[in-house]
Amino acid sequence: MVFIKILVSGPLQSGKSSYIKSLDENALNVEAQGKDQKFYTVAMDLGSVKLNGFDCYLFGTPGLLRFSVMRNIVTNGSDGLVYIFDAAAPEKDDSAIMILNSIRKILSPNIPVVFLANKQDVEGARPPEVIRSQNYLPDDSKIFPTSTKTGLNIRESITYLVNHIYEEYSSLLTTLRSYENNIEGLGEELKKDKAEMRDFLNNLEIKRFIEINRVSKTFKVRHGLKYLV
Ligand SMILES: Nc1nc2c(ncn2[C@@H]2O[C@H](COP(=O)(O)OP(=O)(O)OP(=O)(O)O)[C@@H](O)[C@H]2O)c(=O)[nH]1
Ligand SMILES: [Mg+2]
Repeated sequence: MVFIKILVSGPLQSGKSSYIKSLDENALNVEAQGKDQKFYTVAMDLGSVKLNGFDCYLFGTPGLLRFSVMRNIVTNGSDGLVYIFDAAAPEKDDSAIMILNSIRKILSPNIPVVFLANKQDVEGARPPEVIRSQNYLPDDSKIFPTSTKTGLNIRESITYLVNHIYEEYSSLLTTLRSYENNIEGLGEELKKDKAEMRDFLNNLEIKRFIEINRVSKTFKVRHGLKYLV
């Protein structure tokens, strides 16, 4: 199994922990109860779900603005982003955009993203197109109407994202396959120097996309990645 890191982020109480819980009932949530009796994530959520050939680790950020340090730590190194808007609470949009901009600075620019317009079960919840126009989200971005209460589009949204992550990696894997015995050539192709190549290949090995043979200075691309439908 290859493993990937998916970040689940969004404003306060938008449903990040609930989303992860509905995909993995054993998910862990480091939370604390506030004076208002509600539970707030103070550190992170961690869940995992297997989707054909991928072991997906879901990391949830805390929604409270004052936990920005924790949010930055959790964000680092993600392969994809699920970004949750609270469709039933337009007043949270300002902080939603603030948090989105701050995590975007940490993530690489072309990372696959899927947006959720969550809490569709609530009367008066805004449909995706309203959230898109009110927040100036790009026309080509994917926004699923979701509910963690009814399960609406929970599975569909994660599958959509993982397929996009797969597409990102599959062109890279094609390149990698043709340089399994020629790490130097791969460095030239990807315009990376020796130190960058070492970090790059080590990272791919940790994610289990490749196996490195350090004696012969070669590597092998692992099998088993599939497109999901
Ligand atoms: N009606 C409705 N309520 C939801 C939905 N998703 C989450 N909630 C409720 O919203 C509240 C917050 O849910 P969480 O999943 O803890 O939200 P969160 O984004 O992790 O919250 P923080 O970590 O504190 O930012 C809880 O009372 C949930 O039951 C949904 O789809 N519909
Ligand atoms: Mg939470």
